[in-house]
Amino acid sequence: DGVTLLSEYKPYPFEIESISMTFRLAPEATVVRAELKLAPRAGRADLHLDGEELTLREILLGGAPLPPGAYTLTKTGLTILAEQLPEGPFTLETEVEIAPARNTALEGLYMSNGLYCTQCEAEGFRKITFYPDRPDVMARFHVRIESDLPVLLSNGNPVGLGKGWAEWDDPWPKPAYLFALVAGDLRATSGEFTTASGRKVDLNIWVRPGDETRCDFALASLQRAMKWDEEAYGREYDLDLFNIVAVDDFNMGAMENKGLNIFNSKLVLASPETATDTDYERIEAVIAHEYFHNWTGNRITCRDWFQLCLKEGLTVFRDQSFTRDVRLGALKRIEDVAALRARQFREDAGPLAHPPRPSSYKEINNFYTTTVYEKGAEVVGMLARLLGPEGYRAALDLYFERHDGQACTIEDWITVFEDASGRDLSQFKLWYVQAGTPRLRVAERFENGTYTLDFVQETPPTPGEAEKPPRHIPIAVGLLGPNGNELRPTEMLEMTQARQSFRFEGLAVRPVPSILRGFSAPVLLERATTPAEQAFLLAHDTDPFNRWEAGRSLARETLMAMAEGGAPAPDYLEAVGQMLADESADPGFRAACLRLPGEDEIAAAIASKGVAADPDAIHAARRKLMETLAQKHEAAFVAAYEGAAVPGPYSPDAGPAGKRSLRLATLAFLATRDSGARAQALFEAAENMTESLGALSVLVAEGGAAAALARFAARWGAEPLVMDKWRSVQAVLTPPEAAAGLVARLAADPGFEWKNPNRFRSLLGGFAANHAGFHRADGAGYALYTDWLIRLDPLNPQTAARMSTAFETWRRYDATRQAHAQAALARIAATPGLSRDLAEMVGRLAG
Ligand code: HT7
Ligand code: ZN
Repeated sequence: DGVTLLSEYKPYPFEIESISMTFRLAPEATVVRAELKLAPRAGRADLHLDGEELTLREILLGGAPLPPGAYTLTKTGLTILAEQLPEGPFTLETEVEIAPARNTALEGLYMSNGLYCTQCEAEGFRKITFYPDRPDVMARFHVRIESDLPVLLSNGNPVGLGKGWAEWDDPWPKPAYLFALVAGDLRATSGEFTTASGRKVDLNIWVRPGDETRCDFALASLQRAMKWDEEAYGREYDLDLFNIVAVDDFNMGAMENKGLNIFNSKLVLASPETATDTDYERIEAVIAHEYFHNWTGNRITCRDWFQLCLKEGLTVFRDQSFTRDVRLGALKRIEDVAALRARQFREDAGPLAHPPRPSSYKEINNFYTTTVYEKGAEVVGMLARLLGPEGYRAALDLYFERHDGQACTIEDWITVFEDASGRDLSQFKLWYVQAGTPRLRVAERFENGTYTLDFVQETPPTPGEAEKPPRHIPIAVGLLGPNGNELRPTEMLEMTQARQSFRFEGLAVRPVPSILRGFSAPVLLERATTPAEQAFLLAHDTDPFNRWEAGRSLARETLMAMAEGGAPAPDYLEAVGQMLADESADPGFRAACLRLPGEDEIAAAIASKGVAADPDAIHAARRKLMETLAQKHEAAFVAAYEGAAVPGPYSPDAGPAGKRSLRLATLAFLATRDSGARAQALFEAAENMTESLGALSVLVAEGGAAAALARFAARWGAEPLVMDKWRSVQAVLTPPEAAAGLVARLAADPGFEWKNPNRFRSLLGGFAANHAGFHRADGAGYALYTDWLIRLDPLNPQTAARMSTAFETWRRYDATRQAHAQAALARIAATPGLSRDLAEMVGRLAG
């Protein structure tokens, strides 16, 4: 039935000592020759090589042609029976033909704007040549590229270059998913890095001619990341050369191919006029992420794709730590947790819930999820918190020492932590193998100077997992006194039982608890509290995360009450006034505290109480709260807006970026008072994309952006990445009743290049984020979205399948909306020739 099971893992019966490849590049008929040096591992076995969409032109075993009867060829590969094979080592040569120009799936070797490039993770190498396309087969690669194009790149170090050819040799054995090839007319922005042990590494960022002016930030980010990995993890780079290439057509963000990272151009190119502060921060983080994979992913890789979070969870944890260190740590944690809750908690609460290490899949591309990545990172973070900084570093040192050059499992990883700490982590391992977000309820008692916290944990059932034994949960707790002084500093409680109590003795007054500081575990904390106490924590908590958290939950509860017809909580309205006026707090932090929870978050909170969420009521409540706050604190909003102006030349650093975010956060409130006059003025005066797009967003949400949109398009019409922002801002923020019509019109524009994933995501992905617009009661939002998924699927199944997750929340809404969503999923399922990717997703979504 096409299901792959973790329990059926078997080692590959052959070792591949090396693979030597020659590419003769041509758009319609590229010829790929491969010579594999193989040796049986133990006993005789059939040789199976994966291969898809390959035209086999020649096959030689030990230098002699293999007759057609000696092997079998299917749609998925090539098998040579054991009796045809010699007992000892042997060579196998194949020559195949492929057509990169016709590859629209962007997996394997494909073309993007005249550039040849590859994407092999997870299983794309099998579309290039016959090979055991699995991560536990690691081999040395030698690559020769023949083409008249000026720049010919592959992994490792260059070993030969002539007119029309180049040869590359990668000294580090690697799995096929890390193979890469790029060929085209490219320009480099170059720099260098000297490693801690004194080796010089050449660095290049390769882009299309004309884009060189927008590479400096990416290069500097790479240098920062290389330095940080030496300092924080003791990891040095291991080749003479590190290349990054930007391509325009890419299914995801970037790819960590050994020595030749390939990036979606939107995550490389940046200039103040074209990129926002958020773009800059993300570019820096993704450059770091892919670089960090050199050790966590490449030198130590995954035994099989079930172990994906071994490299991804760890590498996300590493890139988040990097950003915390080079920018404002507290704010970064807030942003990461907000994103985790918006995406991963949502996934965990719906039909797509799965553990960070799943145990079965149909299409592995569907498991590059927020659970594998972001929850995987939280699980590593909990290990770091349980062991402390030195213990964590000792464990990582042991991991690199013990497993360098290997393809590993989560069990190997946990064992390293057990050996480094002497602790038993068998219960902790549940975080990796079970789905679902634990709910952590807490009650409190205070008697005779002893304060007691009584915790109960419970994880609701998820698809295929009814029983949920208790988890090992690190709970960071601090206690505050009545005037905000710290009575007890942060202490890490370790909960391992279903119910567990913790006592704090010798207290003169009843404390106010600050629980789950820094979001010490990915759980839903439930505590009966008062708006007054939350307002107190928002004003006084010494843990910045929990300070933000208090304001966030106050806002969420206020909005939930308003969506059900209630009035805003006075404590919340007051608390916002204090935050606005608190000039001692960092501007970026103040902005984060002022921004209201999104409509999707409010819908999730309402649905989690068993009530059907009403998108229109939620939208109206959020709008009403903005108006109420703006009216009540107008002067303070104006003062904060004006105080956050950033004069002088643009810098993407955290300081000025934080000020701009405060300015834009306050602008949105003020627009409800001045009919967008300030936003219009800022739009006209803006000299950077952050303010230009920020002001435009406010105007679109206010419904008065026609002139500004036209001006923006006139200026940026020739810059596809900027026009993605123009499309996205309209799709996300156009008032709900007009959104579907607008998106349909923009999509129908003959200039809309929907086959490019960035273009498609900017418009349709943006629309799915327009909560009340997408979840329209008449089903028109679902129908439009479905039309486009069905259209994209035959060309690019991976992206179509990823985007189908827009439907993962359909059970939150009323029966009418549910029926429309089910009809949409049924229509996709009934589409003839549906891809395996999308078929798996709609099956799970509907189930
Ligand atoms: N490891 C990379 C994952 C990736 C990918 C996976 C499937 C299809 C296309 C892809 N492009 C990149 C990126 C990363 O996590 O670093
Ligand atoms: Zn990654």
